[in-house]
Amino acid sequence: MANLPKALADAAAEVETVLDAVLSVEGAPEKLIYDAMRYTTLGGGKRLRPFLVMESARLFGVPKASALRTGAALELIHCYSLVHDDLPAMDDDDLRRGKPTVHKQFDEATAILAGDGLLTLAFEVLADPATHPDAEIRATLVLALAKAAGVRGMVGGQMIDLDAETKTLNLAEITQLQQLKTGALIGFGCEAGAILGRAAAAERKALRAYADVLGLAFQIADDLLDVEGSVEETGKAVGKDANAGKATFVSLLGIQGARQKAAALVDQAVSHLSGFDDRADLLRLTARFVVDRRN
Ligand code: GRG
Repeated sequence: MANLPKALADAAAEVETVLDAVLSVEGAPEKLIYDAMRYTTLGGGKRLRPFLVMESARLFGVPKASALRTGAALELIHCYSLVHDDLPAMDDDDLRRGKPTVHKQFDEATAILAGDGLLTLAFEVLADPATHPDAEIRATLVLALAKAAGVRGMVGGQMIDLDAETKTLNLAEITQLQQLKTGALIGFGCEAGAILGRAAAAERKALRAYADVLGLAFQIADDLLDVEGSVEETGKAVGKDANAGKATFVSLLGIQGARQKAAALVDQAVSHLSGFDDRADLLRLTARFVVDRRN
């Protein structure tokens, strides 16, 4: 029987080792930027995105080192997005992963640079032959991650989100926003294993379909946690969406409606994995985990 909490913890520890290695520097005059990048990246977070890379890669027998480096690159992008999202010009948050945000611990300029450093380091890690010996695979990964993180993905979603502060979005618009802002990186996480493993187009498509539904379920859970969770559980401020009068899945569907929608999405996500054998069991359990999580 697959044990998701143990698998998540084991994967997080392995990813941590890779992140630690790529963020190591000795005696450099720019050491402060490494301190800020290490502060925000190491020792926190669920590492869900790297876990998705590792589990999708396992379906195709990809060597673990390749999956780990690809997962680490994705986590670097995720960490950069959190640092920049927390800045005063964006969400203006003081707490992240249970500790002061980077601009609080260091200063704003260092936080901006730390985000830039994490973003670019992610592509350095991916493009390194240590990630995969085949340059074409590396280029495919770089292209897919650039799309997921950039204006066609997360950055585009963040722009719609910032712009929405002056409008009220409907359910279709919120869904589109979240598919870009949160869903795009989750999508890369699931597709990366298929890219690394040279999977058939149908298998890559099935993983993408799983990821699209998983990303929405994850976001609904995030909206529910903003209403029902606590600072102690989530390690970040809660109640922010309601205070800002922002339309979310919860404000549009209600708490019960949002829970029902999330439960239906879990079933849908699992159904997209029907073509895979028991090696996909942890991905099946992950669908349930993203909606039941308390942080
Ligand atoms: C600044 C370009 C740019 C983008 C920011 C990701 C993001 C876009 C903003 C973060 C705000 C937020 C709370 C989004 C909801 C979904 C989300 C990314 C939650 C945090 O991810 P988790 O729960 O965090 O995986 P951990 O700490 O476990 O890694």
